[in-house]
Amino acid sequence: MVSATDYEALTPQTLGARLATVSAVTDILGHAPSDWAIREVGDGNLNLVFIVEAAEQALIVKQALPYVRLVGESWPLPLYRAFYEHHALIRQAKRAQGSVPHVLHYDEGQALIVMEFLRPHKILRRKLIDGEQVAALGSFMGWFCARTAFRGSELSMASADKKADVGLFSGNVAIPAITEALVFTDPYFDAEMNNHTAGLDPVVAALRGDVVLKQKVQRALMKFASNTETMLHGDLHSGSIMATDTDIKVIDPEFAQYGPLGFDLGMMIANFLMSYFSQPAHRDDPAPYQDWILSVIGDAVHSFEAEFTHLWQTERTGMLYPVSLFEDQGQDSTPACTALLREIWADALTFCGIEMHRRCLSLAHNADFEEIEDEALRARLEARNLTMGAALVHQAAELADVAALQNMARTHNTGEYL
Ligand code: SR1
Ligand code: MG
Repeated sequence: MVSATDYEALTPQTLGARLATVSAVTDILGHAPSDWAIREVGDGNLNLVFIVEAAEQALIVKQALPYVRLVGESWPLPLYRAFYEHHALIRQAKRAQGSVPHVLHYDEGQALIVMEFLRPHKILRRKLIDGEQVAALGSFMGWFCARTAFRGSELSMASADKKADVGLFSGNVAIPAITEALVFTDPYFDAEMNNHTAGLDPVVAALRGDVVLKQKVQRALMKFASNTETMLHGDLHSGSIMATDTDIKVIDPEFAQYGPLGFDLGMMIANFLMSYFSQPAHRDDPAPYQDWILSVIGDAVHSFEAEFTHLWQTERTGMLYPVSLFEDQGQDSTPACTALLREIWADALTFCGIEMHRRCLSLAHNADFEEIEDEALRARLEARNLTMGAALVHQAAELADVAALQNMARTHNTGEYL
């Protein structure tokens, strides 16, 4: 674990000397740090991010700060999140090959990870706000969620390995605590760091007055905190995806923890839905792009189910649903897979609805809505998003498939809730 004694938050002036003796870096950038151009470009909520360039080559350096960057030193946060991010990246690289940036160097004392620089990739959230399409986005992301979910679980892993890994990740208390508070709890009461768009008060009051909704959200939190089905990315929003028009990479798994199989899928769908609902503020004729976003969600869910089923049929090597109980006795295990996928879907829909709430009500809103300057319009669009989020939590067990989800989105997209 990181020792506080040798840690130093780095700057563009001090980083070069730190990296000058790291062969994984000098092999790429050369041995003259004075020739490197270093800039800090982090615009996320937590960390320092540097681009280090030399001639045609470049690297990314991500360093954890001992506090939440968004808030400042008043909110301390352990440096150990870099340790878990590093471990998560290594696992994701094996489980979903080609899906994450290559790790070139990890320095535990500095809570620092050196990674491949993705270019000309852009943060997906920016591309969605700008109305740009990414080929095969849904199918790739569904594949990523299925592979990491299945291969990180005891459907695939040896029990001893999986349980050791649960033990390793259980040391991470502070990062899950952020999600437990900001995502699952704060939206539903008047928490100190909350904020919401003026005009949304009636919708917010309705959510907080809905006891059944809060009961369902708390049950989902219990699953999130207690159910160690698989290793999650843990923060799979459109700011954790980088893309060109044809290539996609998943970044930033510092919220990795063990949790429910449907969590990442649900959080990701929520972020596509928030992009969907925000579109009328970003372009004059939003319908064609909104249709594309709904098609991305459809592709993601179909791809998730197809890849999960494929792995079920070909890689079911763990202690769960063993072939000895089904195929070896001449029995088809497909109904068992279908039933499990149904449970994952219901969980995903619940997590999706909750994520749609928190990004408008607690700390850390998303740019899809935040960049809408017209407050009245923003409130109207956020109200659609919040109302659909509640419908998802309430109807998660009944919503049959992704076509039903797409129809629900279309209905809410024309609804007036203020
Ligand atoms: C205080 S951290 C706020 C949010 O940023 C991260 O990306 C997570 O989504 C977290 O909830
Ligand atoms: Mg992040």
